[in-house]
Amino acid sequence: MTATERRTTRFRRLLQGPELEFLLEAHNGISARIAEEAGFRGLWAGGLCLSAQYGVRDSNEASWTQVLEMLEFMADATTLPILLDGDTGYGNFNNVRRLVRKLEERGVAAVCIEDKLYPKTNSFIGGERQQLAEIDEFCSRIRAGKDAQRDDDFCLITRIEAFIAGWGLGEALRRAEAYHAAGSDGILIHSALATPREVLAFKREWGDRSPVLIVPTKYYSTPTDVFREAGFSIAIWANHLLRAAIPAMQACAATLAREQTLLSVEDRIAPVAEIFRLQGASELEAAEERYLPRRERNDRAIVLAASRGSALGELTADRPKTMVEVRGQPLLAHIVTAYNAAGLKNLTVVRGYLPAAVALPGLHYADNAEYEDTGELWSLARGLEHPGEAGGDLYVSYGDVIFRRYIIDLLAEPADDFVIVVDADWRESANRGRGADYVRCSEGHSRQAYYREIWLERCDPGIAEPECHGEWMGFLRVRAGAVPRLGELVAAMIAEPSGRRAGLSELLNRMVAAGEKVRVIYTTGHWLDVDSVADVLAAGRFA
Ligand code: SPV
Ligand code: MG
Repeated sequence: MTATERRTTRFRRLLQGPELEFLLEAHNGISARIAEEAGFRGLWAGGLCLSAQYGVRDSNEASWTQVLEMLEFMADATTLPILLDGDTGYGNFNNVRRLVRKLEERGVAAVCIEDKLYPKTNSFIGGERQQLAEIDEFCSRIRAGKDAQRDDDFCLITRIEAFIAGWGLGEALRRAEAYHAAGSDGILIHSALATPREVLAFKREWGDRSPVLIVPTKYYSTPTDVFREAGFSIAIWANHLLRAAIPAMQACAATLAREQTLLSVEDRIAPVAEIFRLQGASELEAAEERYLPRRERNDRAIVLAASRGSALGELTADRPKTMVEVRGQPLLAHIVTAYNAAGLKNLTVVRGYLPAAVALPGLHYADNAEYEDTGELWSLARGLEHPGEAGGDLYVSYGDVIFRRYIIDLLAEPADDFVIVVDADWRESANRGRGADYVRCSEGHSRQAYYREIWLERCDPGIAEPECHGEWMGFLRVRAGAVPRLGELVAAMIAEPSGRRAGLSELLNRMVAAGEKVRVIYTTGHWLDVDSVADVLAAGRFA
């Protein structure tokens, strides 16, 4: 049996081969994969467990298309042939032929239909009260199903419920005869007894006229050799994966509810890595290698986060502003998330006030011990000194400005050495009555600005209408090749007395004065500067 053979062909071999074969129940993709890994050669998609995993009863409460959807996931998750427990065929002959067509399309190898009426009930719930289908009507379902199949090896198994419904061997045989004549590929003889008496009696009389399948759920204690010697074709372990999972889930849920800690369950449950493995995560990784363009960014960012942010009062009593929480996470974590989303992982945070309180994992840290009487430029110098990792392009931003990755993508695009983003909606912050880094550029924002190259002329909180073109959001992107030039400028500035307290706006002006061209990209929104308690509240909505 090779995996390249069609699943229908493989199922037919299992059915018609001389050995006793086994199908294990699976009810979703992951259980199907677990069954395959354990070595099973075929799966039983049982109505009981499929309905149970949906949380409904085995009474056709899940629609047949919902069953079909799950079968598709199962077929995708394994290479094994699947025998669907198709209940009664979900209706009459017409429903059965449509079912067969759809099963073939979804890669299901075989279907079993039982001689009862829609909606069916599980055989172990009041079996004796269950009504059997008329033989001739059930045969019409079989004939229509067989006529509908396009793949010769697709199998239609017929399940006889005569014993379940309290009839004897004679009725079971009469039905087997008729179903066989109608084209059935095999008989599933079902019994609810605790011994295999009924199924063995049937097999003795039926002989080898067609393969016989059994579901030994109730006569579980029978040694498997008994089935083998009797010549059954397939034994179906019909519900055992779900039944194994139920007590495991119940125990875990009860423990967690009681103990309110993960400690006592961690060692008894599968590691997350095992879920990834079963999902085939490694295949996706390999596919990414094959298909995705390589965008390795060794760019780095420096986040200036030294200041306390006294305007936030109590909120910064025990932590700097960058660690103030918004939506359950420090501002800095939101910043890291946005950089990471843009593919930028090499981040250096410059700390000052209460540095020990700034300790998110995976970041580089530089310290500005003189934060109390130095400005942002001083902090930037500390960040630039930090070896970090080998850097490509450099991004600089503030520890109290949260933003969407869109901002980083905007900055990354132009080829220019120095790029800043400017919010053209500057009046909004002016209305809030706070100082901001207003800018004057070679031209203002307009629809055409999108296509034009616009340059910074001046950055200054004092710029007012009509000179003002926008507000600088504190982002500067420097191409890798221009980083040394930036470093030299910063070093020269901090060597001057005025450099100690200088801010980044002074740096921008010095760059312009030195003849550097600072490219301006206009945007509106997608960032938030957190200066006050009101800003913290607004940030909660933004994040
Ligand atoms: C199933 O697994 O859904 C079956 C077998 O049909 S039984 O539950 O025994 O009826
Ligand atoms: Mg069933």
